[in-house]
Amino acid sequence: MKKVLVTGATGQIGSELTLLLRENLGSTSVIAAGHIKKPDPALRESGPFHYIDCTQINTIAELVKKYKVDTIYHLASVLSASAEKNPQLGWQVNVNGLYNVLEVAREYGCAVFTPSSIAIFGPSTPLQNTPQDTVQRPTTIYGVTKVAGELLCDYYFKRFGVDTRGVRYPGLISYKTPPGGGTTDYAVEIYFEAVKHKKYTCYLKTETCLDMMYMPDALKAAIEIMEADPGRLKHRNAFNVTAMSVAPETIAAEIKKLIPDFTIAYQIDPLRQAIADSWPDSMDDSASRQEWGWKPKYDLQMTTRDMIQNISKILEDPS
Ligand code: AKB
Repeated sequence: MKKVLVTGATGQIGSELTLLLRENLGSTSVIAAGHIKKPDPALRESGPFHYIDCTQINTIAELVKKYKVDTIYHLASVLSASAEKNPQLGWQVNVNGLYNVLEVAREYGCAVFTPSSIAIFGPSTPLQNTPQDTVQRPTTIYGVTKVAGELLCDYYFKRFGVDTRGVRYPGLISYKTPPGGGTTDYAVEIYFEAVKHKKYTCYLKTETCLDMMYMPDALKAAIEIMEADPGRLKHRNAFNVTAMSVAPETIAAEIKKLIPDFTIAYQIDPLRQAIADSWPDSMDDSASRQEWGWKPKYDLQMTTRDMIQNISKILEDPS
């Protein structure tokens, strides 16, 4: 029987991935681990939950030993805008935390999924249709930690045979758990504000194009890459994946089709705008499509419809 550990289980991806894995593998097969944030009842009541600190290796090793874990989805991470405000913490969690997970995986024979990000690219990368293999000179500490993470995962695979895999996530759109401290967070906030107040003030410029993906596709990517035939994976830890390339004005126009009196205004945050400007406008994810059959389901129209429906339901019945 598979035994999976999810770190960062109370976060935007973790809170949903844990529940999906529990549905697929059985509730006791998936151990959720968070750091500070309290788990919501669905997460807490559907299987084991523990507090750990990934910067303390023993807290990870104890869980892996106790539950005989064979696969770790290591999602604990400090996102781009937060890491820029506290670079030391960003390095500590994103690099040292990952190093600890890889060391435990090496010792106990676990496979590891680690998300990388569009943030591994920088201003000297071709920003349109960004190739799979290209210049990686990020100018944010988050990007630096994610490049280090990709290389560390490659190294642990080559040197120690740890089955490490990962994708470069774009901005993720979801309604269940809010993201925190990312540059792409506007693409979640805009939907909540549209449903609640029919208006949104955006911190990125109207035409700032970035890759995005709806959460069901992000979960599908994490599960599918871990199930992929290893013989076909040439880019193990660093697959470009995307579902759409959109700007605030594109999302706003799509929302207006369903909420006609929605309006958007702009008040630019220089920190997050500079980060967004250094990231690709659109990525080429053909390597993922070829090597493990990646195909997203949700485009912007489907995402917008689903987000608005679900947020309306939550606001009607917050329980
Ligand atoms: C962020 O904005 O920091 C993240 C990411 C693109 O990795 N959502």
